[in-house]
Amino acid sequence: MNKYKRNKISLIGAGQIGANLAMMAAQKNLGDVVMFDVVESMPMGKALDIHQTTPVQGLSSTITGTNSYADIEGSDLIIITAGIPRKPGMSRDDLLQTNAKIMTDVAQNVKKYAPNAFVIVISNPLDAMVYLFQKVSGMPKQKVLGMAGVLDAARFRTFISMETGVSVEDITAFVLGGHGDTMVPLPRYSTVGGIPLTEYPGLSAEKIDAMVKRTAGGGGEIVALLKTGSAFFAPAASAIAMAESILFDKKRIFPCAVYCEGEYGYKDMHIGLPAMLGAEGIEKILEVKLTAEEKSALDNSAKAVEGLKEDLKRLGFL
Ligand code: A3D
Repeated sequence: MNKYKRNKISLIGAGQIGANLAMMAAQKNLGDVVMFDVVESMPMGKALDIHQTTPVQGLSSTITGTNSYADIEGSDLIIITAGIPRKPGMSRDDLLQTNAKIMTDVAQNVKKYAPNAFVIVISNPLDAMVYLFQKVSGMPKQKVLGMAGVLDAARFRTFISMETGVSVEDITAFVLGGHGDTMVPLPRYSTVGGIPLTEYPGLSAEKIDAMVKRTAGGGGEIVALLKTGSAFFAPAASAIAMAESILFDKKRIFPCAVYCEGEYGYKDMHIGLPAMLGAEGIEKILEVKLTAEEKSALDNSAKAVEGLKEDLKRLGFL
């Protein structure tokens, strides 16, 4: 096989995030992009529009749209955003049931047409959806991961930059746990110019606490402002950073929803932990020391994720 062959990246779901993923994947030269959606002809329209930006942007990727799973055949990497958002009057169970049905169908088709692909799941509820995808597809655990922590950390970094005036480039942030309001942003392991946030001159514990809370509610803040739909630019950029680390074997450390086999005391579940992403997918999961308070916050988050898993069992998906 020609090792210089372009990667094939398939996007399952061509909605708000899907369209941005296609544009960013092309801009980052990740490879050729296939956009799949169940809505008739819509992915073809978006793909053609994005493809027509490539001559102007000086890019060589092709972008194609499809309503047929056969077109994802042989993909190197798949990013899944298929799902529906919660609608007014819809219960949590209704939403879980609908998205779990969609994810089961997606997993069966990805397994059929692209069993060797790396898979990044974005659909919500994230930790439950990535777990379900892995169980239904049976694809290797180190090649199936969920995007949430990169976005949550990006939000935390943005708020720290807004507060300190320091460029986001010199800010790192560490976020653990499930995606949702139980997530655990860790100021002790977040830095500004290499200085732990908790030691940064002039930054009070109250200000740090406010940024931690704003990070945990970061998705809701954007939903409230947009009034329809949820965030899509930063979620797309976050998944693209993960894809880049895998496809270019960058070995970057990102918080990702990974399958646990005893890490931090958790078993048989996906939860956000720091992981090294490279050519093998999840190459390492880092276990860092946590204070009793931090561990108890992470346990609380794990309990919420475990609850979703139980719901999937109760509804007959597992
Ligand atoms: P949206 O613009 O609604 O796109 C979802 C797409 O999925 C639509 O085009 C649907 O037609 C499509 N779809 C529905 N059913 C299927 C199916 N069976 N097969 C293939 N495609 C299907 O949503 P979006 O792009 O804004 O968000 C996508 C998902 O990401 C949602 O579940 C969001 O809740 C989630 N999300 C997660 C994060 C995280 O950080 C984890 C952040 C933001 C959004």
